[in-house]
Amino acid sequence: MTNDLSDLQRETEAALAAATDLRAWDAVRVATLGRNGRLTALLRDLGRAPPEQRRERGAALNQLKDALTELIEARRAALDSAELDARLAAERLDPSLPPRPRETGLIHPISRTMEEIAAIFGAMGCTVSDGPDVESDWYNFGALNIPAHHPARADHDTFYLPPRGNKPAPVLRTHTSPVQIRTMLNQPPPIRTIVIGRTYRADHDATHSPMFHQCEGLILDRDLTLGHLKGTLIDFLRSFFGIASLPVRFRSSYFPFTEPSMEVDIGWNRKTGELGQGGDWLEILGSGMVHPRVLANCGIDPREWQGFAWGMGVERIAMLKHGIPDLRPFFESDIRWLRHYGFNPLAPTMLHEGV
Ligand code: 2NL
Repeated sequence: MTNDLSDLQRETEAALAAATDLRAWDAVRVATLGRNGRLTALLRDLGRAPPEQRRERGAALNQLKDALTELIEARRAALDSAELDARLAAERLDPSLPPRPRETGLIHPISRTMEEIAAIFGAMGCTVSDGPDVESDWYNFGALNIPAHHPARADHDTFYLPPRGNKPAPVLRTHTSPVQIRTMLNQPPPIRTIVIGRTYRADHDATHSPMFHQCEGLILDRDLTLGHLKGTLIDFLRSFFGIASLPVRFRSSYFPFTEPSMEVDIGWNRKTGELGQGGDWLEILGSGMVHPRVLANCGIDPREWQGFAWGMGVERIAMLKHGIPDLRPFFESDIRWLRHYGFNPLAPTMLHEGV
């Protein structure tokens, strides 16, 4: 091999050895084999060599090219594996570390309570009805025997929407009763149904949220009595709170849409908050025999059909069952509260026990 070729080989070897990263390595590769590289220049000059030298010089150059290409690729492989070794050393696994927590969602207490209510009344033969949150004045008030200027309207702190034409302004439903009005208009008795859903009143403090949930029920048949009402609600309350001996008391009351009307209390201990004993009474829901005028408003003959209805606040019974002291965090989406009061979706519940 002529001197200039062995010089090139030696110098390239030295430059490769000095290249300790891929960037420097690539500079050597370009300076040797690139378009303006040293070997490329020598190959180009071959054409100008005297013909008798060309053969021998050409063979030597090709051999050198193979040797340099091999050297350069070998250096690249060495640099690659050094880089991998360095990463493996730096990123070593530590099998003693605790596993990262796997984030699973929890069931919101309102959702769980609604599921439980539906499971209990479902087992008694009720369907679950639903309807719109925006209602007409008639479905929300009039059909329920709450006429304009009736004092009960003032208690409802109604959210009104802009009126359309000269009809009364639509409202955000203040209770779930309009859904039952729709049910009575859409299907003939007998009826056994519950409604669970959002309701709205313009009221906001520690015990009131402008959006809250209600559950109402409506049972209509030919010969239902106050006795059926009492049995149904006693069974529900004992099942929901999981206390077979839960004391339940019925107290005469007034609602425009039921006659007679009864408020329902359960036994508890006012001092400790414990349910089921303690000698104190806590109001838990309202109920009554459906007012004949409400049946007539829905095209149902009150001489042939009668029945009972009830209503309760979902937040309230969820708070009592689970010892949740404040209503406001229900709808604040504070992840700490949700972790504390949420329900594991995979854990067994009373819903699996055939209530
Ligand atoms: C309460 C009281 C109640 C009803 C709701 C009702 C519905 C129809 C006809 C008659 Cl369509 N009644 N619902 C009856 C009595 C009481 O709710 O304190 N709710 C939180």
